[in-house]
Amino acid sequence: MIRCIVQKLLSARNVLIMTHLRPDGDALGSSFGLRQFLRDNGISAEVIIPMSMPNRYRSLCHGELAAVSREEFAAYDLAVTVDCANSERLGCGSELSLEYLKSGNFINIDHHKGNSLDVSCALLDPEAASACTIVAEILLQSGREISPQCATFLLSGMMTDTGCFCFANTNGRALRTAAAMTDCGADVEKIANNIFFNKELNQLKFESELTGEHLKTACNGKFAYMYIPETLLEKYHFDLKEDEGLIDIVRSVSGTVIAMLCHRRQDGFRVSLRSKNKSFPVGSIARQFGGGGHEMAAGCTIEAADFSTVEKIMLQCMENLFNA
Ligand SMILES: [Mn+2]
Repeated sequence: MIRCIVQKLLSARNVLIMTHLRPDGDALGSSFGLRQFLRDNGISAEVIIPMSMPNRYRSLCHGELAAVSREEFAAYDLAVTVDCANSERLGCGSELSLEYLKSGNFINIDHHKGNSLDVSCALLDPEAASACTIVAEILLQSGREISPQCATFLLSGMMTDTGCFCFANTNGRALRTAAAMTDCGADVEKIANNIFFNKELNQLKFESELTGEHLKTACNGKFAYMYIPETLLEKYHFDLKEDEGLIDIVRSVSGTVIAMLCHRRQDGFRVSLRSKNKSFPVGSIARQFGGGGHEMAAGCTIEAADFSTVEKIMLQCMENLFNA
């Protein structure tokens, strides 16, 4: 399959790259890394970001495109989705993309369990720590040079999806592909300073009040959770697209096995879950509420009138999980 993908990529003239809504480091790293590789090889390529770029990625990733018209879609002879598990998560004018998916030349590269994008040319590998790992493996097999810029994008996604190689998905393969990207000239310092040590002071103050006032624990400290009230979002003008990493504050509490972050959305309450112990996976809990993700990192949306209802539901889930 890798050979087939390499061949499709290198024989394309104009490639459209798409990823999931609310793009994270892996979504952006794999999209922009692939774009860079194609451009380095004289192939024109564009990334569609379905919404504005989170601040922490602004200095690394340029060239966002809000939407693509029907005419523009027709100009691409190959489309690639990276890190995107299903059509609902595919941002960029889903209907047009789906139309393209049915008719066009499409490649689907992902590491989510249960990827449901029906594409004949797919490289789906839930064992891979990040989509960037899979993209790196494809590019390494192409025999073409991987530029330092391309390697920097791919390493940034590998680092964000593994929590800088701290999470349980970190394995030898994740580290080997990361090492290969470093050998290709990936700029680790640039990634660190742009993504990990680059927080607005206002965000730090927001996080401080959020943690001070809204972090709770239950189940003898094994479950830690935080609800982000809308009043606090308003007070600090905090945009939820900057929330990547907020849940790691909850995860970092000593003794915590499951961490949860929750905020209100139009369609209900968005719940993000992380597990620190493979014996207590959260993927099935998220799927139970129509959500998805990975076994150790998952999310769902729960319809409820208020957070205290969500809190009761999740506390019950945790009791069941820990007492199973
Ligand atoms: Mn990912």
